[in-house]
Amino acid sequence: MSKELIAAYSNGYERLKEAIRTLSEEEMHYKPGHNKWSIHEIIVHLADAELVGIHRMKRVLAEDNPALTAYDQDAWANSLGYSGQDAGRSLELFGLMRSMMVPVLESVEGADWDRCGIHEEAGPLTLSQLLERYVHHVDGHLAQMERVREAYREHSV
Ligand code: NI
Repeated sequence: MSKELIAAYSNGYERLKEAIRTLSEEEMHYKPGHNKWSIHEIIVHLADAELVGIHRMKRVLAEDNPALTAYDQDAWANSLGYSGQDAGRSLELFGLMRSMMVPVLESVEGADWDRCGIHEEAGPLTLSQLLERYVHHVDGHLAQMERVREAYREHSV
C-alpha cells in the first residue's frame, strides 16, 4: 500500500480545519437549498462517516469477510440533529479518530491490504479500497463545501 494514501488519509483533518478556519457562524450554517447540507452539517457528517469507516476497516482487518452494513446518511443528519451539534468538537473527534487509525494502517502488511468485507450495497471491498473511499470522501466534501461557500457569496451580494 502506498504511503501516499495513508498520508492523504492523515491530512484530511488539517485540510478540513483549514477549509473552515475563516468561516463565520452564518456561513457555516448557510444551506444552499432545502434538502442541501450546510458546511456545519457536512462537518458533523464527516465525523459520523469516520466512525463508520473506522469500524468497517477494523472489522475487515480483524475478521474474515465481515458483512458491512449501509446506513442512511440523510436520516442520520435529520434524526440526529446535525445542525444543533457541535461542529468544532465533531472536527476534533474526526482528527483524533484519524490520528488513532494511522498507526493501525501503517502496521498493515502486504496481502492484508487485500482483506475483504462484503458491503451490502457495494459488494466486496478490500481494505485498500475502503481506505481510498475515505480519502476521496473528504475530497468530495471539500469540493461540496467550496460550492456552498460560492452559493453563500452569491446569496449575500
Ligand atoms: Ni459523505
